[in-house]
Order: sequence, then structure tokens, then C-alpha cells
Amino acid sequence: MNKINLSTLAKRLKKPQKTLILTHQNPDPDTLGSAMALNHLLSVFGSEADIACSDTPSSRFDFILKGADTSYTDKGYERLVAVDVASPSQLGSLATLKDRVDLIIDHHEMNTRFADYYEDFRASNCENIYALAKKMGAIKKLPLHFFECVYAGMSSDTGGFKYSNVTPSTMLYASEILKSGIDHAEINRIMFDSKTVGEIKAQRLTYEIMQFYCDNALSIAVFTNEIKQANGIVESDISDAVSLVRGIEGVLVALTLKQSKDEPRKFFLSSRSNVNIDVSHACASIGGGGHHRASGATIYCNSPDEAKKLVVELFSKYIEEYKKNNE
Ligand SMILES: [Mn+2]
Repeated sequence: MNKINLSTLAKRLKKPQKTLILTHQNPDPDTLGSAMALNHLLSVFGSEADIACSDTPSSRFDFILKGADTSYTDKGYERLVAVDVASPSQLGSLATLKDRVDLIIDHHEMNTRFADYYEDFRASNCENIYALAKKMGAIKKLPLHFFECVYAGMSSDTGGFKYSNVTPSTMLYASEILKSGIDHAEINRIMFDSKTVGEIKAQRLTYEIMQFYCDNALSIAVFTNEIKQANGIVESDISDAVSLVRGIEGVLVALTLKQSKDEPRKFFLSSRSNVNIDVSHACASIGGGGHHRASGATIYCNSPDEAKKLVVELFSKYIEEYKKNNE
């Protein structure tokens, strides 16, 4: 598939076409913000667009979607654009549309480039959308909500502008976006400082079930269906559990494993690195991918114990290697 630059992308998107914007599964503010911001941008140039996602987004992100329907129905779309989607499998049940995707706009280093792609490894994909809006000369024509969406994705993918992926360009864009007059404090409060009762219960559970390996340099929480059921935990309650597992002093790599409700042999792995250990490399070796310090994979094992053993062994190797090189 062809790599395209920002000018070509801008030119192609200026053409008015009935467009479907695809987000990744288990949607986060970066994929949803990218989709909604792109929708605003397309409407400036006379394109009608819908957004589709395989999973129902958390009601926490209503401020991004504003009631937009994200279920998929074929309305004879002329153009499909995937945003913040690193591979077809990330489309979840909408992966059936993968061959119809015309354009990918993404920031993952490990994108599998399953259609013509524009990529820039900025901290968030929303920064790519903002760069696109600038290239298209549309900034002055966009509503306040466009800036709210872009800000949400930027802040979310950088953990509130505090991860190592933040660059001077991130801050420059954030500065420009604040000038639009958005209520950035409220956006951050919704995303970071407001938890449901279910999420608080899930936090307590996460700390309870956390286990340590490699002299406490590797931490892991395994959410089996049994544990989830016994504690009344739903998937959205543990969507960011890995950041709790990561926040322990001395931990170099943090993992969560979540057993699939529908397919008990399927496990979703999330990994985070606190140091210069490339977890996307480790995840790629088992069919996943993502960013250097934040990656994931889907694995198939006969039992939760087997899945845990597999990932603990895999990441232990990376930790041993890191420790050897940094003695
Ligand atoms: Mn992203």
C-alpha cells in the first residue's frame, strides 16, 4: 500500500465524498477524538461522514461523540478512512471492512499499512488530525467542538501531557488549541479525575490480585472470567487497569491479561514500560503491536495460568536483558 504525505492526504480529503470513519475496538479518546474531529473537518469541505466502531464507547466519552451513532450500517459509502487503527484486527468485528479501507491516518510505529496510509509518530493521532486541518487551511472554519476532540485525544494518549511521548510540537499544538477557548480543565476532569463506582471497585481488585516477578521489576494483574464475575466487574471498569499496575515503584514493565468472556481461550494482553524497554517488540513477537512503551496483543491459551506463564516468561527476558545492559 502507498505511503502518502500530508499534502496528498489533504488533497484527497478535500474531495466531497460520502465517508465512513473507522475507529479501533475498545475505543479511547484518541481514536474517538480523531474520528469526530475528522468528521468536522470533512464537513467543512462538503463531505458527509459517519463514524463506526465495533464496541460501544464508554458514556464517559459522550462529550466527544455528542450522541453520534457509532454502529455500522452500509449506507453506500464512497470512502472509508481508519483513524488510530494499527492493524485490521484492531477494527474488531468491523475487520470485515478492511479491504474497503481507502486511507489510514495513524501514529503507531507498528502500523501494518493495510491501505494507503499517512503516518507520523506523533504522541497522539489527534495531533495528526490537527496537522491535517492546518494543511487544509480549515482551522478558522472549525467549530469549538473540533478543538475539544483534538485536545481530548492529545491529553488522553499522553496521560495528561506527562508521558515520554510528549514533544515540543505536542505542546505547541496544545497551546494553539487552548487559544480556541475550550474548557480543557473540564475535559481532563472527565477523563482522569472522575471514576464510576465500578471502576473504584475494579481498582481495589487490581491491587489485590497484582503479582510480581523478576525481583518486583515485572508486575501483572490477571483478570479471569471467574474473578470478573465474582466481583461484578465489567470490561470498561478495567480498561485502564494496566496504569495502576505500572504505578508501583521499582516496576519496569507492567502487564494486564484479560480473559475474553465469549472465548475463554482468548486473552487480551496490555503492556506498559517505565524504562527504555520496547514492549511493542515483545508484543510483535506474539502477533501484537503498538508503541515502544505501550503495547498490546491477543493470545490464545488453554488456561489463565498458561497465558500468564507465557507472558511472564516473554517479558522476563526483556527485563533481564535491560538489567544486564544497565548494571
Ligand atoms: Mn492513539
